[in-house]
Formats: sequence, C-alpha cells, structure tokens
Amino acid sequence: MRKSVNSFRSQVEYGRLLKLAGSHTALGAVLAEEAGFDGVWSSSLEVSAARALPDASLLTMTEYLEAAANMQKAIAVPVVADCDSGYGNNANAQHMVHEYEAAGITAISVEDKRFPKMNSFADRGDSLVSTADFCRKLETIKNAQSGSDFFVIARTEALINGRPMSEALERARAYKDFGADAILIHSKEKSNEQILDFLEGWQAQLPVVVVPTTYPDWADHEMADAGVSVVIYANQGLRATVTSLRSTYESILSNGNTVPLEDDLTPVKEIFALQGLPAWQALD
Ligand code: SPV
Ligand code: MG
Repeated sequence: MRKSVNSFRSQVEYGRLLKLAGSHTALGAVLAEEAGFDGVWSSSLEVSAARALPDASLLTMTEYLEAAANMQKAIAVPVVADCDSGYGNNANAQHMVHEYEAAGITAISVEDKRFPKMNSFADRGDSLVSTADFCRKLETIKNAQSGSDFFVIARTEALINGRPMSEALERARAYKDFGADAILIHSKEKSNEQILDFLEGWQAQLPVVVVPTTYPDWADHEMADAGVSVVIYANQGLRATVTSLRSTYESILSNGNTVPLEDDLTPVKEIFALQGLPAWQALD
C-alpha cells in the first residue's frame, strides 16, 4: 500500500541527528524503516552491486531512479537518492531533477566528480570537476526544482581526492552560495579526525552529512555533539546480506538439507507481512 511521505527537509528542520540506512530494494527500505531509521539512502553502490556491476556510472539515470522510486513507494520515511555526479552535464542534471521530483523523491545528493564517476573507495583520485563547474551544476539543479521542499545535498569529494582541508571548506562555502541545502563531506580515513577538522572549520553554515564507512567507531551521540546533522550507514545492509547469503548457501550445500538453518530463517508468514499481504487479501 502506498504511504504518504514526510519530506526530508521537514525532518532536517526538526534538528536532531537523522540516521539513514543504505538500501537498493523496497524490502530493504521497509526493514530500515521498521528498525527505526529516519530515512533510506538509495545507494549507487548498492543499486549497482545488486546488478553485479561496478558503481561506475554504468547504469542509467532511469535505472537509479526506478530503484529509488520503488523504495519510496514502500515507506513513509524519506528516501535520499544518491545521484552520483548528476548523470552528465548541466542539461542531464536538470532533467534528473524533473524526473526525481516527479517520482516523489524529496532529497537528492550530487557530488563534485566528473561523469562517468567511480565509487569513492575505488577512485584513483584526480576526478573532481572545478568548483566553478560544480557551482553552475548546483545552480541548474536548484533552478530546476519545482517545489520549495526539494532538498539538495552537495557532496564534496575533495578529501577523498587528497585535496587539502582548505579546499574542502572553500568548495563547501561555494556550494552553499550556489544553493546547496546541506553539505556531505566524505572521507576515506580510518578515523573521524578529518571530519572533526572540517566541522570545526565549517562552523555549522549548513547541515553536515557524514558517511562513516571507514571510521565505524564514531558513535551517533558523539556525531550529534560534534554538530553532524545526518549520518548515512551507506552499505552495511548490503555487506550483511552478502555475508548472510554466503553462509546460508554454503550451509545448504554442505549439509544436504536446511535443518541447521531453520531456527534462523525468517518464517514465510513474516515475509507475507513485509509484503503487506493481509491488507491486499482484505480487498477481495
Ligand atoms: C554509496 O553508497 O553509493 C555512496 C557512498 O555514494 S560511497 O560508497 O562511500 O561512495
Ligand atoms: Mg554512491
């Protein structure tokens, strides 16, 4: 059954730390909502991995949008769509906003990398567009949105690309001036120190979004105290799924039956509940 969605902007304005879980399917999104996450990150890594393809702009905008829209249709908390670098030039980015907004997506993230992009952790560096070019893209995106609720996260890959903190801060300031609603500062360091330095230099000029994939020991309450507005657990669901499927399949083949697994398997009835089956059955 379709749900009405609370916009991401209304959640951010509420002021507490928002927690998003990465997903690539509506079922994953339902489980994230059920667990209590404030929203779902439609992750380009996850959506690509679900097709067993690299996160390297191989899929089209339409395919990423379909995944995000399928998730949004299934949940009432907002989907934040990872839109990579906007799927091309400024014209592509304008078209993207029209399509995502029309599909009911209330927030997107765009990053200051060239198209085609490569996943941040596989990136060999030197993939940034100029600050001026990305500002022009942000301006195009903000001019393209039709409702005031649509929320645009500008993501800088400056630190991922080995650029100095001064450049990350300069880019973030420029992105704010060209209409960004929040800044995602990404880092591949093993500790949160880079992010803490950024937060100190940034002085809360706009909400800050972080993705603690490589610095997992930073606790949510510490992020909130440090001034983070949104935390994205971008791919832990996908990685847990891979671990679980591997051990499940290995167990079935090595035991010759599913008996050792039965206690850990979600009952089919619960799958029906996640599908919303009782409400559908009540229709006829
Ligand atoms: C994603 O989940 O697709 C992201 C985060 O963009 S990262 O994989 O760290 O680039
Ligand atoms: Mg991505």
